[in-house]
Amino acid sequence: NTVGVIFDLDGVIVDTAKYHYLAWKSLADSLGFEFTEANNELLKGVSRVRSLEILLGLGNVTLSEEKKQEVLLSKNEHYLKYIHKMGADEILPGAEKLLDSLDELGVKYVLGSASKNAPLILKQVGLFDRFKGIVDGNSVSKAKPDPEVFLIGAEKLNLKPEQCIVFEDAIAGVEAANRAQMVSVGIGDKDTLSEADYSFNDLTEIPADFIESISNK
Ligand code: B16
Ligand code: MG
Repeated sequence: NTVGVIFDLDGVIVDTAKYHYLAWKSLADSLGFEFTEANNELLKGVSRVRSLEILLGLGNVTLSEEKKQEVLLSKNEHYLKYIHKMGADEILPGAEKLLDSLDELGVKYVLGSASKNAPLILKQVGLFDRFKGIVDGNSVSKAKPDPEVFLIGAEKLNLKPEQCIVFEDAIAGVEAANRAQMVSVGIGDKDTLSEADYSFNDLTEIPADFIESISNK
């Protein structure tokens, strides 16, 4: 039984959440309210526009459409300053080993991320060429938990949704994978990701025969 893998980016391959946090925090500062790391958890896996809505809600701030576009642009410019400094040392533990083992097994993988900066981030850390395809925030019209991003990923893999295994760190992403009828693997806190078919604290915990055991099912 052929399987393919779809990887989320932030929280699975790299930790860009810390840079999103710094950039969102600086926006909140300029608007005059607090934005904590706990607040930042709410933005994981969520699209950029939706992230801004959540942030403004936390600060009880309303902005005009024009002003929203302006702050979205400046938040991203600020965020990109950190991204441009990223290198291979920021690949999360276990990620390269997992990709190596998929290569050995001949299992294809694509990216399924909400980020419009996904191609740049993969290039920064030197992983861009390894993926058979990239589905990112530029290619979808509906954000996670809508399954669209992963369904396009399955098309790029030339596989049916049931043949795809999704690695995700966000609740919205696990829900998207489940709605797509894919195998969902939660990476992070087991209680938070209780809807996932399987869950691990991080990629180093994935057993060597994990992918094979799923493809034999
Ligand atoms: P951008 P993922 C998501 O990445 C992040 O988790 C989320 O915090 C961010 O708002 C979203 O990408 C959009 O990112 O502003 O770069 O387009 O986890 O789906 O890989
Ligand atoms: Mg993520």
